[in-house]
Amino acid sequence: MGTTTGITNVLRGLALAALATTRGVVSAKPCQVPVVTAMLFEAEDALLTGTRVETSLAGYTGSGYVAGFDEGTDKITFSIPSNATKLYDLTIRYAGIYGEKRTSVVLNSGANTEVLFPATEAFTSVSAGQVLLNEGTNTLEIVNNWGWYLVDSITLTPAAPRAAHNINTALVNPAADTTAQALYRYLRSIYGKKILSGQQDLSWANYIATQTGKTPALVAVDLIDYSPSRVERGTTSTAVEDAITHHNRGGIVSVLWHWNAPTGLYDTEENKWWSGFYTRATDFDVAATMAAGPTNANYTLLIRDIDAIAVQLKRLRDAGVPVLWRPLHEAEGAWFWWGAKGPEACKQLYGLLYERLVGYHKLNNLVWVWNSIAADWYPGDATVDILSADVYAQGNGPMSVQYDQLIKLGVDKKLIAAAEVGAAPLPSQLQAYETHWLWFCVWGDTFINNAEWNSPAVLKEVYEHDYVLTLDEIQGWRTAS
Ligand SMILES: *[C@@H]1O[C@H](CO)[C@@H](O)[C@H](O)[C@H]1NC(C)=O
Ligand SMILES: *[C@@H]1O[C@H](CO)[C@@H](O)[C@H](O)[C@H]1NC(C)=O
Ligand SMILES: [Ca+2]
Repeated sequence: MGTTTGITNVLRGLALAALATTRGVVSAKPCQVPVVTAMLFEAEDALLTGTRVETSLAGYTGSGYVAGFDEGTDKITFSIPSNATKLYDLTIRYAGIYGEKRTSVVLNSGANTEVLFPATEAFTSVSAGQVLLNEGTNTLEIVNNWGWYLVDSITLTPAAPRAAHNINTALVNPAADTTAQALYRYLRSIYGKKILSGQQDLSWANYIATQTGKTPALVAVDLIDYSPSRVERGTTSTAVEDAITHHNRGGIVSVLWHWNAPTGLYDTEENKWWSGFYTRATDFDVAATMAAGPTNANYTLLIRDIDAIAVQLKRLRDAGVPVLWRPLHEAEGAWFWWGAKGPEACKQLYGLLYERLVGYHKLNNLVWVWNSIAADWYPGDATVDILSADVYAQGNGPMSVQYDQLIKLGVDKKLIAAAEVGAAPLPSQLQAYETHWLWFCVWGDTFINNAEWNSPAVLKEVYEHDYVLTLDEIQGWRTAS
């Protein structure tokens, strides 16, 4: 276990406000007393648990930086005073010299916010979303998570009120059918005002009804078992029937696809054929296939697979179901084969999907949902209607860091959804942070039914809250103007 230094930074933070002119964190209005606009806290002055102060990498501020994040409980604890309940933007100055990592930010022992630290050679600042400080002393912890990064300091700046959104009025597909248009019109009408409750899988949606008395507004289904490389090994699915069932009771449907690689499945003891959507379970090379083009046998298999999925999407269309369609999810994580070879191949595959489903199959009931945050993975405004992120962090927090990143990515012209979460966000937090996720969708087994992620009390609070729309409250959305 590591060392603990007991210097708290309460005084440090206040003193900084006084010294701040030399650090550039005070804005002086002419003929006025300087207004404190930011509070900076050096990591090396905070309470350290399992971590230590170092000075060997140049470029830090203060008297050093904190290193030694290598165990789950390793952390830095800042004590932060506040005169009022107030929302602040948080930035963390860090160095990612061991590559891309993730840290966790925990405010007042509450929700766990996951923050991505891109790889860097020097100290640099990254936005870590917002924190709602209480009046009095607050604790803000930076906890290991992946570990292996260096932390120099944090800065808290009073958050500006959220600017008005400027959401595109039309879907990207000019031939979008009336069902997709009605869905999009309805989604725009509630954005920023309410959040749609959502659940992965119809059976888990019905489980929520037994737990809370309310049914989710949105149900997501997975086309995984319609992937040809699974069907040929005997899989069957009721995902389409389940989606139609939810549609017929007035609900909204989202569809994702854990696309089992068309070929190249290892099918070993460790990596069975049914894991074939994971990078680790296949040597299918999406970059080589896209580069080889339409005459390549593997490219032909991609088309075969897309056409098989088109059959299912047409069944939804024929039943009058507009679909929030979220293919190639979590690509930037690289754990799925479609993201394994970097952004360019993935974007080409997304373009192929769009062209084949919209251009060739004339599937006009789709609303296109993109699911990565990083700008270099973004396929572009012309083929994306809604931006989304998958966030797995405990504590039922508002996920403001990811929301803000998506606002930037879409220049606030695209609706933004929490397409998969481990923990349903607390509506009071969503409102306080003004994180206007359009929907949240909790993953099924071991998340929705796991008190560490979603306690029965939290689920009840979420599903009974006025800010959260449930199935009974969205009836008639298809004809809403
Ligand atoms: C808190 O209030 C005190 C006393 O009014 C003031 O001196 C100080 O600048 C305030 N601090 C912040 C961070 O607003
Ligand atoms: C198709 O992909 C498989 C699996 O990665 C690979 O073994 C094979 O060489 C590829 N075929 C072509 C024609 O590129
Ligand atoms: Ca420092």
